[in-house]
Amino acid sequence: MLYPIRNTFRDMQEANPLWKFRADPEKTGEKNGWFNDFDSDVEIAVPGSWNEQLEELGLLHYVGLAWYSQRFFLPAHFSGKRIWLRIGSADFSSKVWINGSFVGKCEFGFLPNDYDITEFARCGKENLIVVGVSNELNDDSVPQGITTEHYENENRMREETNPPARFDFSPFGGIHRPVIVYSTSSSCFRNLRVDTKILGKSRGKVEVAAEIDGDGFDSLRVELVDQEGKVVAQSSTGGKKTRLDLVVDNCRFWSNGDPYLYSLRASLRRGTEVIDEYALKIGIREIRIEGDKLLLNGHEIFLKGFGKHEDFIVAGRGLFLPLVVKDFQLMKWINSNSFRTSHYPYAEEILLQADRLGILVISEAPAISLDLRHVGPKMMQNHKEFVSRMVQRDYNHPSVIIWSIGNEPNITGYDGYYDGSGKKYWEEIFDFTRSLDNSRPITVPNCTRGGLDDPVFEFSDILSINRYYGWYEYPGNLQLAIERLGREMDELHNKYKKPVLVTEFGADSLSGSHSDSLQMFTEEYQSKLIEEYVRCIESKPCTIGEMVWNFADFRTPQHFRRVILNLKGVFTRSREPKLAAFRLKEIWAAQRKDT
Ligand code: BDP
Repeated sequence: MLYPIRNTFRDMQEANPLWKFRADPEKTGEKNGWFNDFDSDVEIAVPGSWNEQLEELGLLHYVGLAWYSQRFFLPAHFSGKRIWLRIGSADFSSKVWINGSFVGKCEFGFLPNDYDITEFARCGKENLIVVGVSNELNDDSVPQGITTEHYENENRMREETNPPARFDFSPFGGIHRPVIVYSTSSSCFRNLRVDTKILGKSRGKVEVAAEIDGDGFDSLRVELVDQEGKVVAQSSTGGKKTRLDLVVDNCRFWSNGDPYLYSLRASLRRGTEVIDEYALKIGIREIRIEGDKLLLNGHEIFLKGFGKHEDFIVAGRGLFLPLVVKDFQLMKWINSNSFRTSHYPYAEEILLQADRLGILVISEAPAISLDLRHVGPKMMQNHKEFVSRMVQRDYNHPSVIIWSIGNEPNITGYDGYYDGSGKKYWEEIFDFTRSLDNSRPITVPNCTRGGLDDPVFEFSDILSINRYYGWYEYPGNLQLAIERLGREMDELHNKYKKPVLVTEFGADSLSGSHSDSLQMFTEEYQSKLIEEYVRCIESKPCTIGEMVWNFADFRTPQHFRRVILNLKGVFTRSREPKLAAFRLKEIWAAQRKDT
């Protein structure tokens, strides 16, 4: 569904930011009718995770079910419209009731879910919304879950975290993005899919495919408006056709150097009457791999950026707009041009900023460290469903240039993965993703344990590697680390003949820790390791970029390897720069130019 907006045909209201809250570790709420409301004097802010907001109630590491309720007044003028409820994201799954009636559930975190609540909502009256949210995971979920028993059975007890997780970030629970009630006409745009092409030096093409709900329309019109308000192209169709092309002369292409956005205004008509309108900001650009190069509008581009997380003090993974603004400022300050939404799709509000500011994005699906020994019967289906929702949501963002459809499969080094099961799995997911979008390169970052025979390389357009030589392997030994990195990049490229992207490398550093010798955990060691990696990566003509792990320190599940946070940020969790940030700023100002 399209992001809610307000215009003559559409209205919206955001839910109040404070909700009534109750944890339900015994999972008795549904049986006891909590969907009709429940007793509690605890309030929680949305968007926001429960973990740090309600730490005093013992929820810092809570994994389980919790209930949210809220009474909201729906204005009378929503009457006669189709009424929708959008939950921007609830991690990792949720169920929703309006006025005591069940309206649906969503088994995917990190993505929005839109519910048609027309038959349940009361206009001109107060309404009750109740949401049950769970941050539990299992063998079939995306991300895949893990339990203490798994670790015990595999004799890997030293690897277990608390809460148990297959990933290295806190499994924050809660409603993490805005909750919006909005209205549309009964016939309305459900989706607009925009493809852009470059036809000539300054000639662009915009192909629009509309998905429409209801059949009360007979024509469709789109116009493209520049930033001066001038209509630069328009087109219309009749006979219920839903595809349109626009050709734009004197076109200003979108790039990270010049993130020019046009407004695409689409209207739906019945006779001469307009029944729905939607305006979308679009950028006209083309992304392509040619040989070992990544080309944006035909020009070589080199990615200088980070893996990030949605993570902040108290808010947890909740969307916090001041932080979004700050992080983009810092990305510009440090002279980076890109980030990866490790390890899940980020809020749409973040991608809108990236479009506007010209920051390139790799959008990632949370199939993290997939362990094929424990893949349940529904995993493939859920993985595909996740990718398809992610692609649908992010398709129109010019900033999104690459899909990552997983991260570090087979981190346990299971032999059976190479005997065909890994290949079969990834081939199917890659093919499926290409069938949804063949305009963007697709990749899956590989880990050292996955090795150079990892089947993801065969299907990826870009050979993405996460490497921690000098940290987990060859700790404290930068010379061995860099030799091994360089050798491996050469071997990888020789084997697959595709461009290489180093999607992760880095070292933990405790802000304020210093040493004049190379000493792990100091700011100097982190800075030096990053500098050496960058030198090695940029010396290889086959590389298309370097992404430092991580932009900022972030909370992880408990483990003896982590002092509360993963400290690989070049900024602290509260966004103070470490030494490495100043060094990177210099390096990225001086080195390989982007478009
Ligand atoms: C990589 C993972 C990332 C971790 C990082 C680390 O992709 O999520 O946070 O290692 O250990 O393997 O710091």
